Amino acid sequence: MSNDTQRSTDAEGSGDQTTGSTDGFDSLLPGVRRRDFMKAGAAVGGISGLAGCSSLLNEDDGVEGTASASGVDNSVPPGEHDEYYALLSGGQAGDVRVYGLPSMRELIRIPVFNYDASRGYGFDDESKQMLEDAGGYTWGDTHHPRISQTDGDYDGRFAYVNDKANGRMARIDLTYFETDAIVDIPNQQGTHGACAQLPDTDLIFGVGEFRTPVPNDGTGDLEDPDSYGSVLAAINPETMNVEWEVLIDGNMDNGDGSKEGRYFFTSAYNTEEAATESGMTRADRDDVKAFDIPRIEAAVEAGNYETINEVPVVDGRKDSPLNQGDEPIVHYIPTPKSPHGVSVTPDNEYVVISGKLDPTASIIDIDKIDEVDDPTDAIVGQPKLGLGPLHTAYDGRGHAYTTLFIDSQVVKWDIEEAVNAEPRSESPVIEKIDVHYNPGHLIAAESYTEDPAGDWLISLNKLSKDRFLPVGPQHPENDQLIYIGDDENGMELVKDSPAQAEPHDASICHKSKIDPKATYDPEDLELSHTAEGESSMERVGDDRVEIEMYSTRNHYGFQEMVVREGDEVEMQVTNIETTSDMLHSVAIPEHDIHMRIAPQETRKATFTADEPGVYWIYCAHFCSALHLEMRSRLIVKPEV
Ligand code: CUK
Ligand code: CUA
Repeated sequence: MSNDTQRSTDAEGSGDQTTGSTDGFDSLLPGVRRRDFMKAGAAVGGISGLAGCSSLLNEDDGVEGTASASGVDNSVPPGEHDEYYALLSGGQAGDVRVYGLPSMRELIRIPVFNYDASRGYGFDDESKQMLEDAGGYTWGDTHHPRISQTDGDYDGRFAYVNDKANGRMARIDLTYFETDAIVDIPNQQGTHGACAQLPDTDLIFGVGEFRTPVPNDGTGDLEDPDSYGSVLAAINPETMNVEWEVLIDGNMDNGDGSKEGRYFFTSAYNTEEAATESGMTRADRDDVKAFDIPRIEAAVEAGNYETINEVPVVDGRKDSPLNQGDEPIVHYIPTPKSPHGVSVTPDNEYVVISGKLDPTASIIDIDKIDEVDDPTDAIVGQPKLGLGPLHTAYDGRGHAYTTLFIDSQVVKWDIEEAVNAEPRSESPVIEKIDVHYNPGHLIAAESYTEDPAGDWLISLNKLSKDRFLPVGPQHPENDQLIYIGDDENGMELVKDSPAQAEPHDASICHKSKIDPKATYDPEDLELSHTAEGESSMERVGDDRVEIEMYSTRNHYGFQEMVVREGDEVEMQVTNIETTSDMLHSVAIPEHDIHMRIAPQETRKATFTADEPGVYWIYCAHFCSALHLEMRSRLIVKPEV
């Protein structure tokens, strides 16, 4: 156990934290751990969410319908499917990973802001153009993947994810598990929080973390951080256009929306508006912002904005005329200290703000926000949870689960008890479990919906240290699976799962709510379909050749293609296979082209044939016994 090591290596401790090393330890006493907070039938509900995972039940415990802690098993037999999809952000990898839950098997990666030849992403004209139009960067930093909802439940249509590195938001089409749109958000650097306006995903919010001059075009005062600002961006989920932005005082960190669509909440760590670490941590409280979306939209409607980089920017700073009087567009609610995670409870009663540099979480009563004169009167609970509380998830049975970064633990606590208890009381704490090590986010199954499943939870741990075979100084992260479906026996750590850096957050969705297509529907594609026998190759100008061909087992429409040095070649290829999983690819050596084409899909790549010679176009995807023979010659004749 290396909690001590953790403490000594952690730089975030201050005040309460460094002195509170025994914080919460009494809650680990058996008497406390056995406290029965289970609501009637809760454990049974947790189990029924695991249909098909019969091995979960310990047949020998003699208690029918009750999970035995020792019997919890996440294994999924060979050939069987998992119960849930988990979409995890890839952090600096710029992608989104898809796990099956509870097995924690990684099923596929969805490239988003990165280039990925194994998906042909960034190597054909369309995806290359999309990445180019979104700024032309070759990487991104994904943090918060959120699945679209209808009526407060996952509808399985899209997932949205931010790019903290370059101020962007992307959309993933869950019909094909592919990125289909990226917007480069004007006036925003460090897009961090990402979340939808619920319950029907009417807007996607990008939360601007880094303060910069607005606009950040070299005009104005570049030196003085006081003149900087950050904005919340509201994005249309269909067009991916930025509809409006709100300029605020201070900065923002994470975000979450109220379930009925009225508010969007953001945390913050730099109310000081400083440019150094010591400056950013001076204040004991930072302002949580509650954006009143209908009021902001009314302000936009009334023309109360300034257009900056073609986006209407509404002034939501404290001294803005729109924030005076009884109907402010942004409420500023100070909470301790550099708060990080923001999570609205499934019943929409509260938003829980994790203290990060304070051992508490602050519970804000959503109905009170617009009623109280002193904004801090909307804070109705402040349980003391432990050191470094970062993020909170829910089981739908009245419990919250919060990661404790410094303590390397997940703490389970009772929400109503926290509202009733005195501030900074530890009595709402039910149980703590060690995780390995230093968890950032945690996510429970369907926790972001109005009806969490309450069975599985993943703790996304930043450090793995000694947990896996050593692979050099760069360690994998550790995504740990915890069973939370048994309130009587408590949380149980079930699996360590190494992950390439760096998952931040995840959305976990029941498999019944996502319905991916097994082959492409040509109607969904803009490129025309080339059938067998219809391949064509045409010179359309002095130095331009257009090729359309098909691919199938085990050949391409053309066995050879002859072009001239300097020709621009546009090559469009349809995979005419109708059998699911029968992919082909088009790899062109020394031209940096790799199209990977699913059944009934068409892709196109344009390149310049500038080096005379012979190039063996080949299928890089092992498709059949004659895969190696699936080749075609590109012959580039020298200019004469
Ligand atoms: S953040 Cu990474 S651990 Cu970007 Cu939601 Cu908290
Ligand atoms: Cu087609 Cu290999």
